This record gives sequence, C-alpha cells and structure tokens, in this order.
Amino acid sequence: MGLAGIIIVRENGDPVEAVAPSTYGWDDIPLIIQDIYFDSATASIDTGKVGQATGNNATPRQLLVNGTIQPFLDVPPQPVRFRILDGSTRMSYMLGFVTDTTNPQVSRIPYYLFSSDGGYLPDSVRKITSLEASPGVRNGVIVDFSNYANSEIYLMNFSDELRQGVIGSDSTGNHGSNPIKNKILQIRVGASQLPPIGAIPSSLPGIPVADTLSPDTTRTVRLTKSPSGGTTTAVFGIDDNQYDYNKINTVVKLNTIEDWTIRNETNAAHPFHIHLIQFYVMKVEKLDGTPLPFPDKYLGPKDNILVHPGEQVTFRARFNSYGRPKPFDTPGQIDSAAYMYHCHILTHEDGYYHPSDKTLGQFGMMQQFAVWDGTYTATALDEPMADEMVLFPNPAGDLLYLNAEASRVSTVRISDIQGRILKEQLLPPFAGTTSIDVSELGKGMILVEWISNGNRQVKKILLE
Ligand SMILES: [Cu+2]
Repeated sequence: MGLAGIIIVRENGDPVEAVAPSTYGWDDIPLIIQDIYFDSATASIDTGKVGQATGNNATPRQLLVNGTIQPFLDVPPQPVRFRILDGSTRMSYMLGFVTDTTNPQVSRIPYYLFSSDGGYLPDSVRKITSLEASPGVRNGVIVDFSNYANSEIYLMNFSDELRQGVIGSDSTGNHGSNPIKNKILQIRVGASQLPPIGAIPSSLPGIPVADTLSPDTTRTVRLTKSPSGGTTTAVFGIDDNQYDYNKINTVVKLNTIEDWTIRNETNAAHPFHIHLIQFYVMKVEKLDGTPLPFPDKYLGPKDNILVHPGEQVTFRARFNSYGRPKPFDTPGQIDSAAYMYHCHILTHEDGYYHPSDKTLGQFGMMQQFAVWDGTYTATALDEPMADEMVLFPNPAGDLLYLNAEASRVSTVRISDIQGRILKEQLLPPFAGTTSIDVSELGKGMILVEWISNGNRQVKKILLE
C-alpha cells in the first residue's frame, strides 16, 4: 500500500512462525492506522494540525492505512495475519471485521488475538469480535477468510464501544469525538486457488504472567492533571511534574524485578508507554484498590497500555539490561543514557508550557529513568535536593549567579551540550547568592552542574 512502515522482529526457531500465516505481503500484512489533517488548498498534510488538541472540527481529516487514503487490500481466502499498529497522534479505535457495512453489528466476524506489543499471548489465542487500538500499541490478529471467497470484508471502527475518556470515543465530545466512524479498510477476498499455507495456532509459547516471581521494589506512577482556574490552564503530567530534560526521575537497579502501579487520576485515558523493557500486567483495579476484570488487551508482554480514568494498573518487569555504573552521568550524556516512560498521546507527552502559545506544547507527560548496575556507591543517589539551586540570569553574560545554600565545599562544573567540561571550580560554603565568572566561555548553550553534599543538580543556561 502506501508510505508507512513498521519493523518486524523475527526470532530463529519461533514455533508459531511455522504454523501461523507468515508470508509477508500474502497472508502476513502490517496495518498502520493513522488519522491525518489535510490542507484542502494544497492537498498536503497540515503539519500544524497533526497535534491539534480538538478532535472533531471542520478541518478535513482522513483516515490512512499504511499511508494510503481510501485503502483496499487483496487477500486470499485463507487465514491472514494482521500486525496492527495505531500510529495516530491521539486517536484510539475499536476494530471489528464485518461482512455487511450497512448492518455492521450483526455481520461482525470473530477473529483471533495472538500477540501483543512484545510477543505472544500466554497459552492460546483469544477469540474476539473487537479490539481496542491506542496510540503506539501493537497487536497481532488472525482473521480466517476461508469462508469469504469472492467477497468484500471491511475493517471498521466501532467508536461507540470505546469507553468514556478515551480520545476517539463517542462520549468525549469535542475533546476528541471521532468523525471517522465506519470503514477503515476494504478487504477484497479473492477466489480459492491454493490450499492455505497458514493456520490459527493451537497453542502459543508466550510465557504467562510472571506471578511466580516477587518484586524487589514497588513503585507508584501517578498520571495527573493540575487544577485550572482563572488564567491557569490545566496541564497533564506525571506525578504532578512536567518533563525535565535534565532530570532522572527514577533509578532502577539492574537485574531487579519491580512492580509499577500506574494510577490514572485524570479524566482522560492515557496510553502509558515505557522504553527498554517488556512488562506483564498483574492486576487492574479502581483507585481505591477494588479489583476489576482483566481485559484481553493487557495480555502478553507489553510496553504500552491504555490506562482508563479512575483505574490503576499494576505491571511487573525485570530490568535486566543496559545497567550503567552511575545512575547519573555527566551532563549531556543524560539523554543518551536514560530511558523514558510517557503517555503515548503526542499532544500529552511532548512540550512545555509556553504562555504566548497555549495551543501547542502545553504538556510534558514524560519522565526519565536510568538502570544502575550497582557498582557505584554514593549517598542519596536519587534523593531530591533539599535546597534547589537558582541560576540567573538566563541568558547570561559575563557573570552567572547561583542562589542556594551549602554548608560544605561544593563544586560547580560547566559543560557544553556535548558533555565536554569547560570549567570546574570549588565554592566555599555559602548561603544566598554567589557569582561564577563565565566571561571566558564562548556563546551558546551550557549545562551548569552543581554538586553539593552528595547531590547534584543540572540546569541549562544560554550564554550570549
Ligand atoms: Cu495522555
């Protein structure tokens, strides 16, 4: 089809590949679903509206599959595997296959969910008639077209089945209600020619939920929304914070097992995504701990789950790779040595509060974690500083002022954005404001690191 792609990771000796439909382009098809705003005057993608907060407005919006408008697909009358990615910036969909678009509810055909973000479901396929797709989430399904030779099947969006608070659901009003109901993809099933070369696997090698292990550490991550009022705009965050490039929010020790409980304290559903690892969902609860049913969408190895308002989801993961000696490295290396966890809705995860442009980049629903191999010992590795340093002015000229309090000798280290140390000096104990001579440094962005009493803080400053 069109100009969009995914990376498929295969494993040697995978027993399911020998059974399931696995011939790329024939019975193994990626489906990347996106919604795009088009500028009708230029017939091009309106990039200014890709991240637009409002979902239902007059701007022409198109649903794309694999980068194609009004897509269709020829398939054989056989079991066919679809590798489904919701590549939309904000929208979720409820996917169903139907034989009759004028009567979609009664003509739905069952299909089989068999893999999730990171691998196969435990034990066996699950027979379903609908599947929730949310930004960044991947699912593998098999649809058996054996009985539908020479006919048309449609992949449709049943947005009315999405739960309240999900962007794309009918219930979210202008916050994101979905103008693109109905047809996503026309599937043209051909005439019988060949015997099927793929089947629905009778069993799956996916490992079950890791409930025989016990966690070394438990954490809570809160999806939050700040209060609004007056001129203050409410912003989504994580643990009431916005993303800070210079901050490692969480340090995990290498080769330990952690349980993370993701609490959604907001009124919107957020696809929570973590880098580096795959996790297993252990339980789903209301915020007060009342158990809730375990949905199929949380089965198998995952790295992205839609967490609904008023619910908390606990997952278990082993952090078994890419440990580094220190949980914090030199400035400028932080970004390459850290991993993210964030909401996968683009307009929630990215950005910063910019008073002159309140429509873009308000949020920053993202935090960073590092995996520490345990070889470096220091005190208070991930403790917050008691006294936060204030650096000013920014931009700075010849002198930079540091306002803080240190009862012992502390260190100021200035690096460029590549991490090269430009200047390092010791400061005697002080309380209040002390000055740092930066007149010999060139113009540009610098990272100012202040190490005091075993803690360190980093801020970016522009020299001009
Ligand atoms: Cu979000």
